[in-house]
Amino acid sequence: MDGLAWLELFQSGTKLLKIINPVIWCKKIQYFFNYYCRSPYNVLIYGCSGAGKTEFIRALLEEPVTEQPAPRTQTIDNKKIVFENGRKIRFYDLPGQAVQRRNRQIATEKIARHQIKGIINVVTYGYNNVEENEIANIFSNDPVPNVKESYLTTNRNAEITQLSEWMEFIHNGCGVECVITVITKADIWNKNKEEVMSYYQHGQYYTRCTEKISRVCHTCVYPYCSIISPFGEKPMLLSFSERDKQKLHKEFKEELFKIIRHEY
Ligand SMILES: Nc1nc2c(ncn2[C@@H]2O[C@H](COP(=O)(O)OP(=O)(O)O)[C@@H](O)[C@H]2O)c(=O)[nH]1
Ligand SMILES: [Mg+2]
Repeated sequence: MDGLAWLELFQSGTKLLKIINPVIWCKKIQYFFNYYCRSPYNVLIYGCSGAGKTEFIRALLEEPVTEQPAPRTQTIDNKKIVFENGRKIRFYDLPGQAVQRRNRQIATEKIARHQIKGIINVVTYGYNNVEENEIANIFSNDPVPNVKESYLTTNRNAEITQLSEWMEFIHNGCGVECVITVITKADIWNKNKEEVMSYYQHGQYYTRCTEKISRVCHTCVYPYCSIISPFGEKPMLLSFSERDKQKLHKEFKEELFKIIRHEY
C-alpha cells in the first residue's frame, strides 16, 4: 500500500472510533442503568411554614420564578431532579404549618419503612414568612427597618421544636444517610452572616440537632438563596447579589451530587 492509502485507512479508523467512542457509550449505558434501573434517592424536606421549602425546590430544579409566591403547601408534593449520570433525587415537599402535623407524620413514617435516604431541613434564622397583619409589629423603627430580635427568636425556637418530629427516627440502621440543613433566604440574613452560620454550625441548633445525629449519618450545613426579595415588603440593605445567589446554588448542587455518590 502507498502512503495515501495508509492515510485514508488511518482517517477511516479514527472516524469509526469516533462513532463507537467507548467512553461516550459507557456514559450512555451508565445513564440508562441509573435512570431506569435505580430507584430515586428519596429526600424529605422539613421546615416551618414560610421557611421557603417550596421556593427552595423550585430554585434547585431551576424552574422559573412565578409572578405570585407559591400558595401554602397543603399536601405532600414531590418533584425529581435528574443528574448528568442519570441518578435521580425525589424531593418530598412537606406542609410546614403546625396544623399539618398529621400530614408530616405520614411522610415521616416512610423513614421507619427505610424508604428515605436523606433529609433536608430548611431553616431561616427566624425569617419565616410574615403575614400582612404582622408586619406593623415585627419591625423596629430604626432608620432602616429592622426585624425585632424577639420575632426572630420565637421563630428559631419553633425551628428547634419541629426537629423532634423527625429526629427520633434517625438512628443506626434507619436508612437515612444524610441530613442537610439549608439556611435559606441568605439575601436577608447575609449582613449577619457570621452570626447566622455560627448559630447553625456551633450554637444552639448544632447542640440540639447536628451533634446528636452526626454519629449515625452524614450532616452538613449550607447557605442558600432561592429568590432575592425584600422581607415583609420593607426596603433592605442589600449585601447580596445575583452572582452570590448563583454561587450558592452551584455549590449546593455539587454537594448533592457528591452525596448520592457517597463522596463524603
Ligand atoms: N428573600 C427571600 N425570600 C424567600 C426565599 N425563599 C422563599 N422566600 C419567600 O418566603 C415565602 C415563603 O416561601 P415558601 O417557599 O412558600 O415557604 P414554605 O411554606 O416553606 O413552602 C415566599 O414569600 C417566598 O417568596 C429566599 O431565598 N429569599
Ligand atoms: Mg410550601
